[in-house]
Amino acid sequence: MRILSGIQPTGDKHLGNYFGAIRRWAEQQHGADCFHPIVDLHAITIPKEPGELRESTLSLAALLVACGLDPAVATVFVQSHVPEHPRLAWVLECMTPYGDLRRMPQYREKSAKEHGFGVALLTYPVLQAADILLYRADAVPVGEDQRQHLELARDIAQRFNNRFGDVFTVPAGTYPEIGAKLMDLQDPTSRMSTSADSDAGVLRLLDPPDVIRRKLRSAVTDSGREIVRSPDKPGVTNLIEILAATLGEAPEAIETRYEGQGYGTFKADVAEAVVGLLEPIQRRYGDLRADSDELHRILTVGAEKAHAVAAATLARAHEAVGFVAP
Ligand code: AQP
Repeated sequence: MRILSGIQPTGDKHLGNYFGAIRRWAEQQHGADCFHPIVDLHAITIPKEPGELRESTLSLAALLVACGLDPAVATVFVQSHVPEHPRLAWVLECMTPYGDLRRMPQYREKSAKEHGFGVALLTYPVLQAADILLYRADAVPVGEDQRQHLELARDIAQRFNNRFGDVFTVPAGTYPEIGAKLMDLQDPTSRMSTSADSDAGVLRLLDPPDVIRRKLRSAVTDSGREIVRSPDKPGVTNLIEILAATLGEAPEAIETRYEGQGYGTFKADVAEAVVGLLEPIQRRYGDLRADSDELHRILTVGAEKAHAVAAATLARAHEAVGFVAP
């Protein structure tokens, strides 16, 4: 069983990234062959300041390890260190219909917000397909927002295999039962996102305890007093989901426990649970980030392991399309 799932070095990652992706990677690493790229090529689809990108890449490596990824077990690497990613993406772009990319919801959202954006904002889902297919990954643990991109990767793999023979594994997206899509605390109809316009609705993994408490205290709740999940109570539903995912309990158990209690107590309990979850992660992160040499060593070893697998798949794909071997 091989797993691949990446994460962008953009800003300070949040609790949605943790529940949707990182925590599951740490849980799965001992039962599968896992590859986790820090996808810096994806990060520059929206302009980034170079120093900030460098810092975000190293700090994200430290954060992944602090969250429980063991670099001696899982392969953690930087996408731009493995040149096979854009090389396979080019081949796949040549056979991906333009209309499929224009329909991607994330392209429609981002192109509406960005002015004068680069063409990669349209094509990056193909690079994402290359990220996955290079490792012949069976499973891709991601959050719900990635479902359409995963479907595209599956279509691309199937189309390629139908035309050129069995080169790629057709990957399956896997989504958590709880926490597949955490919502913004201030706008619970929008996904909690690293690049949100306002920080107030985003619970960052490195937020100090008092900031977590403040953000949860001012989280938007809904009319009424009941602590239940319901489509017309997106704020409370999201907080129930956060507490359930944090404690590893069923949302129904949370609803039962808080029957008849007010929002104040409930929000305070959510805050303490999240603070308790993040405290050991933040402690480990501090130590790891202070040792840049060790982070570079981890990423060098990761890139070597990733390169060995990626180069073999790229060679097969190149041969299949008819490129003459060098
Ligand atoms: N709100 C979320 N709930 C659950 N899972 C989520 N993921 C993202 N948001 C949520 C999952 O986290 C993994 C890494 O995603 P990312 O690096 O793209 O993070 P982001 O927060 O989506 O970052 P940005 O900067 O805001 O980027 P855009 O706007 O490009 O998405 C993925 O598995 C993702 O599903």
